[in-house]
Amino acid sequence: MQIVSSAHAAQPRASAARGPDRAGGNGAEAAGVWHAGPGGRPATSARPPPHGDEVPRRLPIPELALVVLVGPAGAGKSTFASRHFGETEVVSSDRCRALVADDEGDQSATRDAFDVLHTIVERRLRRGRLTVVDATNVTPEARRPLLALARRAHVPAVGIVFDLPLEVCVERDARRERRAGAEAIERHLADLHRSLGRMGREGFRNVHVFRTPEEVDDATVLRVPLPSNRKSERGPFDIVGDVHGCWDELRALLDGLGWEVELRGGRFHLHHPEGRKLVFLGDLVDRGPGIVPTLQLAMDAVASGVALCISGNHEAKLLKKLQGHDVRISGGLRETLDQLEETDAAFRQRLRGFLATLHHHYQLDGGRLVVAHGGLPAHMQGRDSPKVQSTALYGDAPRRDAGGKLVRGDWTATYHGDALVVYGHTPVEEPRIRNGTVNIDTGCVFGGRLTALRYPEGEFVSVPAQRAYAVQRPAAAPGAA
Ligand SMILES: [Mn+2]
Repeated sequence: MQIVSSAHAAQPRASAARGPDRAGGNGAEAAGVWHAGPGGRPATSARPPPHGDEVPRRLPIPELALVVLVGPAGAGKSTFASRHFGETEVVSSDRCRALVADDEGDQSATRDAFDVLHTIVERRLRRGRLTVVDATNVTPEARRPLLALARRAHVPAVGIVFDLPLEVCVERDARRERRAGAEAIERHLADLHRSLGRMGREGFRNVHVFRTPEEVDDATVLRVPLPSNRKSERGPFDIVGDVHGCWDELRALLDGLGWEVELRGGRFHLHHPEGRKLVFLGDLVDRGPGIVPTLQLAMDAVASGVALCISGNHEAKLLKKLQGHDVRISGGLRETLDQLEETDAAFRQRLRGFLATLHHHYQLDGGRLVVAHGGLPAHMQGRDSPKVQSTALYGDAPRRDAGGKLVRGDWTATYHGDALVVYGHTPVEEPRIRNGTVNIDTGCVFGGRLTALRYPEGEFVSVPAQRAYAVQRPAAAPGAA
């Protein structure tokens, strides 16, 4: 998630871009908007110079996020915040100073004010409310506690930087009742420029940078759902457990579920007469003999909209391998790589694209259903952080017990969420139902069965494995399934 402001300090500073001549190529820099792409690579979307009549720029902001405004006094942060966000969504350091000291300008109250600010941010994020922090936030030290709060609440942090010309900020500040003063503003800008280029590495998901007042005025905020929010998908669903390349069993299971499957023009066409939707719980690949057709069916079904698929830990590892990273060839990855040898470059390229789009969990049916390969406790559902990803892919992280031994935590034992969580990853002999969670990985590749859960009916449909294609490792190794 690296965001690079290329040689920012060396760029010519735009002069205060006001007045009638601003359409005449005044050298104002286009705002830089950097998004971390799916693979963590920053994508740069340049924008035409901010004059003329181009469409107002839209800042995509996740519907649940911590938005950190960054910029000197006088940059227009509070105005921007009140224009684009709800009154209670914005937590302002000035306001918090007033709350504890009856004076927005009382600098002696700064520590208490930030205690209050951090508490409000923490509570709001825990409750799943988008929160905007309106403070200068120009140093990494100021941003660090905010990023920690976002991380702890498992929500993305987005930076909106007001890197406006000094003259603009000073002039605006001078018109205000309570002034910060030119010296303070200069210091704020110097602090900002020292760290702006490294903000991506601090842990921000996106950083949007305004360079002129016009860019600020033109911008609109577009609230976008988190990728896990597929609540509008209502089903009915056929949720399929870990396939691991058990192609024959997958075909038999789809038959048993009433799916019509046709191979036409090199593509699988799936149709269910009752208008059902397939959900693959991940771990399509590795170990089994029919990995390529399994992948092809899943990719075709997802592309045509009749299926959803989330990532398993085996997909995540395969993606790393296909991206050229050094991964250990274990857990059946050898079978996948061997079988992919028989495919052409176009297939492997399509596969890479497919794997890169797989998300770690979905909320479905208005939030009543959650699918995650390794399961997901309630406080992580509908959230998005590295910890949510690893938990969704691998299940609860192992912890040390009283004797110092690594034991895998059983999140289902204390699950109390409203959503039904359907997961796989850990083979069980029979579908395992516990506290609103269902594990439907019945270990087909190890000679068990391939199981689907019909939702909302709550029926299991399964087919036996034709044989054991792999030997199950002892359960002692956490995350190995
Ligand atoms: Mn797994």
